[in-house]
Amino acid sequence: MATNRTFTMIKPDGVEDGHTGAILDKITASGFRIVALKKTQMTVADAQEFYSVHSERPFYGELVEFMTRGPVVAAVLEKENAVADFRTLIGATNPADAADGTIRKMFAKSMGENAVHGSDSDENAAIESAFHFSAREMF
Ligand code: 3AN
Repeated sequence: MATNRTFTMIKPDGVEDGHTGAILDKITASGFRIVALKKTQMTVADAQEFYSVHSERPFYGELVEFMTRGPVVAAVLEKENAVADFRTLIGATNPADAADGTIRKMFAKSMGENAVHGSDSDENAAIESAFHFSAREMF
C-alpha cells in the first residue's frame, strides 16, 4: 500500500448518533479522497484481533464490547501525509483534550466513545485497511 493512505472507522457511537454523513463530509472537505468505504459490523473476534495491540490494557474488554455493539463505517483515505494529517483532523483520544474544529471535539463523547479511529502509522494503516477491504475494493 502507498504511504499516502490511512484507515478510519466511524465508531458505533458516531453511527448511532447519525453523524456518518457529517463526519465523511468533514473528511472530504479536509482534502482526503475516499479510496474504499463500507458499513459493517465487527464480531467480537474481529474486534479482539483489530485491537490486539491493546489486549493487556485495562480497557480492552470495554473497547471490544463497544466496538461490536453496532455497525461501524470503515474507510481507506488518501492524501499526502495521510496518517499524520488525519490524526490532526480527528484530535486527541480524549475529546476533552481535542482541539477546536477536530472531529472528536465536534462528535465524540468520551475517551472510550470517541467517534472515530485513525491509524497511527503507515504500517498499521496497511494492516487495518487489509483487515476490512480486499485489494479489489480499494480504488
Ligand atoms: P487513538 O484512537 O487516539 O489512537 P489509542 O490507540 O490509544 O487511541 O486507543 C485505541 C482506542 O481505545 C481509543 N480510540 C479508545 O476508544 C480506546 N481507549 C483508549 N484509552 C482508553 C481509556 N483510558 N479508557 C477507555 N477506552 C480507551
